[in-house]
Amino acid sequence: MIQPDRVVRSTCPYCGVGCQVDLYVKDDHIYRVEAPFDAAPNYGMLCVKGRFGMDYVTHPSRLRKPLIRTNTDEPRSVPSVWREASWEEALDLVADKLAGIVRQYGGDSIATYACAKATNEDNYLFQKFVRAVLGTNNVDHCARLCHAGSVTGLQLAIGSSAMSNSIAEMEHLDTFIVTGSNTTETHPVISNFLKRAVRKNGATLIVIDPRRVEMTEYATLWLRQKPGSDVALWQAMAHVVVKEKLYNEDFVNERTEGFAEYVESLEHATPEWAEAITGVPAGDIRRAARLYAKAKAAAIYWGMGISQSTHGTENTLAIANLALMCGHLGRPGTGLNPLRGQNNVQGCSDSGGLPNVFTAYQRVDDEATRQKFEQAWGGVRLNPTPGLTVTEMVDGALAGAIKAMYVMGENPLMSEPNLNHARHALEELDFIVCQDIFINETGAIADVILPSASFAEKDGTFTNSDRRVQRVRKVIAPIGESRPDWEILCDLAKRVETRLGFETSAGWEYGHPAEIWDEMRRVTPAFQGITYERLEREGGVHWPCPAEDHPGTPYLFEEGFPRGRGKFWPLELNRERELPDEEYPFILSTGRVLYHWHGGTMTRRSRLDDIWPEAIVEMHPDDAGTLGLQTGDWVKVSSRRGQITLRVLVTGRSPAGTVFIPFHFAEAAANVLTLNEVDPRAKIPGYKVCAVRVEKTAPPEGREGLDVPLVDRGAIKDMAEQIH
Ligand SMILES: Nc1nc2c(c(=O)[nH]1)N[C@H]1C(S)=C(S)[C@@H](COP(=O)(O)OP(=O)(O)OC[C@H]3O[C@@H](n4cnc5c(=O)[nH]c(N)nc54)[C@H](O)[C@@H]3O)O[C@H]1N2
Ligand SMILES: Nc1nc2c(c(=O)[nH]1)N[C@H]1C(S)=C(S)[C@@H](COP(=O)(O)OP(=O)(O)OC[C@H]3O[C@@H](n4cnc5c(=O)[nH]c(N)nc54)[C@H](O)[C@@H]3O)O[C@H]1N2
Ligand code: SF4
Ligand SMILES: [Mo]
Repeated sequence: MIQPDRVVRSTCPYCGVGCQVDLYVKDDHIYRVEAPFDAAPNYGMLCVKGRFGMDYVTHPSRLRKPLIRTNTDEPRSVPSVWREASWEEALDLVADKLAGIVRQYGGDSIATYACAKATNEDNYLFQKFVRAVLGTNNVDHCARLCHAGSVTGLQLAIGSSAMSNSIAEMEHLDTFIVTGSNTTETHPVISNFLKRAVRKNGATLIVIDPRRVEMTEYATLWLRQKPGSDVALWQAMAHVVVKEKLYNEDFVNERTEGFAEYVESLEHATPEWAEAITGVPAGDIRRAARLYAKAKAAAIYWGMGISQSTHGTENTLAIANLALMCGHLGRPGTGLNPLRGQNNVQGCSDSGGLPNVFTAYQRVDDEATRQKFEQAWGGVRLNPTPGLTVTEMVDGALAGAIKAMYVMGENPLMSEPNLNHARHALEELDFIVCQDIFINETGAIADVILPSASFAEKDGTFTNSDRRVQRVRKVIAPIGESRPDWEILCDLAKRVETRLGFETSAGWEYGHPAEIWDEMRRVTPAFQGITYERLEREGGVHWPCPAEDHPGTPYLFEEGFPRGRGKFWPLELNRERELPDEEYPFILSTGRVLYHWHGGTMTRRSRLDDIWPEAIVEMHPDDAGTLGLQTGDWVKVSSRRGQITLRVLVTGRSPAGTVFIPFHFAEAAANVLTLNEVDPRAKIPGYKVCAVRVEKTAPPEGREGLDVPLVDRGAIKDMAEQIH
């Protein structure tokens, strides 16, 4: 038995469940990961990524020193050739360039990405640097590509966008709907609580998803709608509830507005009308509406299938309308729950990593709020104009309005839609800085790379999907000369301030992330009661938590909604921007598999890659039959934007007419194919529907004859059982 040098409690760096982990360390190496049985939210459970995926931390390709591009005379489309540099030299160079661009073109010509994998403290300082020193609100992050549709819809309906329930409530659910969420693979530990509710509580589960995800096996009722047709389905459910008088009259009268107009707008939305649009039998729609409306308590959980659409806002409003009508909000086991994806995407937004708000959604265009932050940050003048979103930054680069990008821990050249377009845009930039733990596809064309310390090498906090603030603790020394993001930002901010001749320093001296958190607390009423000392004692606290003797808030909206009354929104039916035709006859849906993470930067440098080492395109047996394809055959998949080559996995998980490609694999990047059309309000791209063609092709060079059989690892039942 290895004797650990130490065992340190921390928070898993992958998904928004926020599992607590005990990291066993020997010689600065994490050799074992356990889950404490007595700690929320996971109580002893972990998925395969938490258990076996931490080895990326000490992967040999971790960045050890700052890097500077030497081939600056070549076009950016030529990958960078690097030389190592000292921190002094690299930070001076970045400061010179950024200050120069601010002076010449103004701060609004710089676009920045905050990081949903880094801590709250890192992100608070990042947006402070961008706003107080660079003088722009151009800060956004991957939440835009993620729950922007949900956030925009929920803000309109109730004025708050966080998950209303806690994870702890899940196993006691009575009735719940899961839609557009492949929960087993993307929030595995949450999926276990949900399955427990079914198995142990006899809860009623309705799954609404075009793909036969594993949760369907636990469902009382599974509605398999055509991709992109959700609004019609929810409208028809609301129609049934109205016609059968199943709505909660007291709730509607006391806590909502706009019901009468909404009811009027539903007149045409019969289940038969919806059946024609969605392909779901009218009888099933009626049954689902009754099960949900008649339940004592019912909650709705959703993921990217709802949000990542050019009408993601409408999808969310359609869901909110039904919940408001049935009064399934504000009590335990009821609520609206967008499952947050990244380990700290909730926290990155809460910390002000968004173009229109400071911490906890305090608006930048509100005079009094701005004055408060101006004072807290040493008397700087803050820009009152909301900044650009991630998708607008890419277009701004192409148009020449954006001159430089500062990317802290994101990978737009894997995660943005229509990658050829995104790459083309980024190649136009004068200056790119990436601050990351690895060189990812975006870093490969950067001018400077600043090596960050990973979650295991720094202290701080992450905020998980149910708004629980939890500690991240330093377990090993930073790899090489890498440094925690917050430290890098302090040193850089001071340098840029000096170059811009600032008289008042906004204050960039912190001894420990706890001091950053305390500053953030002082300017954010919702976090005031959460201290490091308290987190040490209690393990985690749910915000809002306005005072140190306040217990925190596991479920929201008991008293009222942040916007006052919940509002019903009549909806139009919007069709997808690109539907299959003769030339491109399949719908492409993109998403995730259990073993990999987004652009693969972390998981492809982990032994998780041994389990799922290559890109695949899932295809229904009927479609494969028509095209004469079998599992393992090589195909070319093309859209109007580009093409990729990968192998086919024939499975009934995808519906006929739709193929599914996970977007984790750089050698066959799904986003080469996707469409960069966005929801007009939320600015989120529709990653779940575009049109593609599939053709049999020869293996790419080097792959002939080398192929291992393709196993259907999508049959993940074994794994699911294993996490108990
Ligand atoms: N293993 C792993 N886990 C992850 C991640 C990862 O990369 N890997 N990423 C994390 C992040 S950031 C996020 S945001 C979450 C995402 O978590 P999910 O939202 O669960 O992930 P997706 O794979 O995008 O799955 C979306 C689901 O939407 C369904 N869908 C497709 N089209 C439609 C439609 O038109 N309507 C509806 N209602 N559903 C549709 C798909 O069939 C699929 O079941 O996962 C998090 N967890
Ligand atoms: N086709 C398609 N595209 C999608 C989606 C989809 O469903 N389909 N989903 C979208 C969604 S929901 C999301 S959230 C985005 C995700 O998109 P991104 O956020 O761009 O993707 P990640 O690969 O998670 O990038 C995280 C980066 O952070 C680095 N990193 C890890 N830890 C740290 C740290 O402590 N500090 C710093 N500085 N860096 C760190 C990693 O090495 C990695 O390079 O992708 C979107 N793109
Ligand atoms: S469920 Fe999420 S937080 Fe928990 S171990 Fe898996 S990836 Fe980590
Ligand atoms: Mo996400």
